[in-house]
Amino acid sequence: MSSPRRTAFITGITGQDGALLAELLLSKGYMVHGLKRRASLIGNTQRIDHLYQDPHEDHPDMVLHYGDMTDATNLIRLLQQTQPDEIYNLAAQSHVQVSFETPEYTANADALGTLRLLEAIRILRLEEKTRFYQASTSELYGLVQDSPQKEITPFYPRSPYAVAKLYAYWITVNYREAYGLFASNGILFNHEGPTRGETFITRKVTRAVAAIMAGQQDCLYLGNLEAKRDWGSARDYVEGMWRILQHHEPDDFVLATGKTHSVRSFVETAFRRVGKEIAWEGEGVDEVGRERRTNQALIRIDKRYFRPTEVDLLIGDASKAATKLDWKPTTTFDELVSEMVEADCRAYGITLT
Ligand code: NDP
Ligand code: GDR
Repeated sequence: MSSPRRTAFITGITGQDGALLAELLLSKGYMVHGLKRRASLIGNTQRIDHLYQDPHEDHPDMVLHYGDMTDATNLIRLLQQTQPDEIYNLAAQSHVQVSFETPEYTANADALGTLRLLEAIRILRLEEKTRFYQASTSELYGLVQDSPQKEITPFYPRSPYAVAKLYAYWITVNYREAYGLFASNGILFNHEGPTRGETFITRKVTRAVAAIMAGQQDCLYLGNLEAKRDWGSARDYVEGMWRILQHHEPDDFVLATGKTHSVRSFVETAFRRVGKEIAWEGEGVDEVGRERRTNQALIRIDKRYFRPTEVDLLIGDASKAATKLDWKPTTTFDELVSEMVEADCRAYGITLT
């Protein structure tokens, strides 16, 4: 006898991870419900358009619902309608720098939004049926004292985003302990790919590489080059999210590669992929770009991209996930950078050899 089809509810389905997770769950035979925000243009579903099914078809595998993490009544109604076996809470104002500009909204969506979903599970008496995944983050570690960081490393958040995510982390733990919910945190280190949001550093750089190669951009403005991140591939990490909810008990897991690289090194690796050298403004090569050679790309530093408080070093230890979930990252740093550069170049009609 085949087991009944499982139903997942994904908040943040239009984001990088939500789209990749939807693809993964559909490939596993899930019925997928996704929360999408109303936008004035229809463009916010770009990452999932290839998965879209006409709702007029009989039994579509994926259905999108309008909603917002700041609207509790909407979330309760949608969970009542969809009765999910698994909820993946990926929706968030996820940009660290933007959170300094919109701290209250970030707290509302990222912290209270998580509480609203957990309360909806209780109100609807779904505690026995529904498993809950919370998209926690390596930003919780912030001002790092110990490294590599693992599940027992103390937190010290350094941005309104990270503080909001700290609340979401602990409210998830609290509802697990207080009400017996199957509620788990994935503490994920930075993960990227060709569909990464364009204003995060990796994609900003790989898009600029392509635009400079195509002769459509002259130079690239960046902030702090010395920050170090543990960058993995988003494809590997959504597989880890799913494994976290299939585990026999709810728990919290770090997902990371265990390797760290500076922003400067990411930039150098990306430009090296297309055979370009870098002229770092202010570092001797050419103060104003005048003496730049034709195969050099100019990088300028712009103070506006520096954060009031920075996270200097992140490097994760995912050995718990390796042991208990048999999860391991499969993509190296160089492979990730190449994949992103190649995809952005293709979008400009440039095929790299
Ligand atoms: P994205 O920024 O790409 O996607 C965020 C998603 O949340 C989008 O679908 C966005 O909708 C949605 N969203 C934002 N605000 C609201 C709201 N008020 N109501 C409903 N939906 C909302 O993020 P990622 O895919 O990169 O990350 C997914 C989650 O994982 C986030 O919670 C992030 O904080 C967390 N995380 C990410 C890491 C990473 O390296 N990528 C690492 C660790 C944690 P819209 O498309 O309409 O903007
Ligand atoms: P992060 O990602 O803050 O780690 O959060 P981001 O790519 O924005 O920054 C990484 C590092 O690069 C430095 N930096 C710049 N960053 C941006 N965005 N733009 C620049 O021009 C620039 N120049 C230098 C930053 O200062 C920082 O040190 C991401 C998000 O996905 C979060 O949602 C997630 O929780 C964490 O990763 C893990």
